Amino acid sequence: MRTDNYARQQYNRACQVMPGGVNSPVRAFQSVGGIPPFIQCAEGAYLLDSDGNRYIDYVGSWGAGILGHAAEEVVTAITAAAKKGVSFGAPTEHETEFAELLRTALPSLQCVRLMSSGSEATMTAVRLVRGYTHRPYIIKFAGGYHGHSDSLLADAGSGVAQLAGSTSSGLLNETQQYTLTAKYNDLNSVDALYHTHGDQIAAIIVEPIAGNMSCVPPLPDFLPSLRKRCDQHGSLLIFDEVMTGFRVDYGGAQTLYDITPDLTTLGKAIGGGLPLAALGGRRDIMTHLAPLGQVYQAGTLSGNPLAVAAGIASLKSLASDGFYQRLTKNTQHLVNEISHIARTENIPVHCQSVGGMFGLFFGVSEPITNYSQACATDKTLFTTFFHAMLNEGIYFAPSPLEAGFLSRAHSAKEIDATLAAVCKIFPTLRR
Ligand code: HOZ
Repeated sequence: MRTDNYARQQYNRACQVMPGGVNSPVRAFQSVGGIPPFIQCAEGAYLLDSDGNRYIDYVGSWGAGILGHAAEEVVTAITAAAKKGVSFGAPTEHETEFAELLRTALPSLQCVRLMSSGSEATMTAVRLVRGYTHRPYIIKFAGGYHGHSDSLLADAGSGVAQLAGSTSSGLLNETQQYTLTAKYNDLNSVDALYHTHGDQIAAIIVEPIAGNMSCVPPLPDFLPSLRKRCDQHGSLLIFDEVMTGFRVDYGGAQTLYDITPDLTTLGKAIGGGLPLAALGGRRDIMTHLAPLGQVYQAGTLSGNPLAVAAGIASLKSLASDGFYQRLTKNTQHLVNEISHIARTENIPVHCQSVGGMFGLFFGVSEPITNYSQACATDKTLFTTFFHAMLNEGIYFAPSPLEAGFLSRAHSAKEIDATLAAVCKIFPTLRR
């Protein structure tokens, strides 16, 4: 049974100096209630909190921790880099090496700009496509979350869904009016936007596997059709692979589904847990970025030596033979068994996974293909499940709209322990 006496004290103290006691909203447990664990340390697949509770972690720093916590090669690389200086604000050879590794993994990245967060990468992608095409409109999908820049917060999933009216305040109509929203997995909704806005659409930005409305894979025709629409209308296709890059395949979702986007954003797993993100794609578009072009983007910590060292070490390990086959197999095994237990216990749960990411949808038995379906799932049942599992030492994402993640460190032992907890908890969920 989880104890949270010390976490309560820490949470109250944190709330005095930080909004909601956290530095990123979903961590505050608003969607499930209760006090978040305050993490002391983490190793492999496990988190240890300040009350001494140990958890098998399926959040994995929201996907960044694909090698497991405190992965030896990453810690060694960061330590060695730190001894040589932690930030220069000037070019290093390692940045080039890292960009080359990215290009080898994702050949569509002919040219790459490194940054510190996925939000920066997507924000820059939007500015770049507008600068390149001289068109104002962007199409995104309801429930798609592309970081927190103004024009991309429209109809966003993840923590935005917790806000009153599911929208952020502080956004000017002027920044919103050029963001058009379509329905994920629904080509007709995209066509309708092209019908009304025609040749004014600069780009479609899409999570090729939606990961901020839990985990929603694309229907077979969806991504190829987006590629086609962009080509027909002279728009650019941006794959936001901040979550899926190096998560579902070494080459991301674009390799898995064999689609070549014009631009790609990366983050999370590429930095092995350090703040590292990238925007890359066609050279003729990327050269519109300053200093070559007129589209401005900059960052003091961009290409930071510690982050790049962690990134290089991570990508080398992720390239090892069979990594994604094992990760995918383990993830499939976890969700297949959860589905099996759910059927046996007569609990309505539908599970979806791609590569090392997954989603559990409570109160439904059919596949979830879009945001409105994801929002209509049984949040109360999820919340009961979430807290019961936390008490059993299993840490799933504290929201029904967040995806779950496995890492290299999740072995049969951790998966079996998780399934044993599910076997114990599901019968208690019957109403
Ligand atoms: N953007 C993450 C959810 N999809 C949350 C990041 C965090 O809280 O660290």
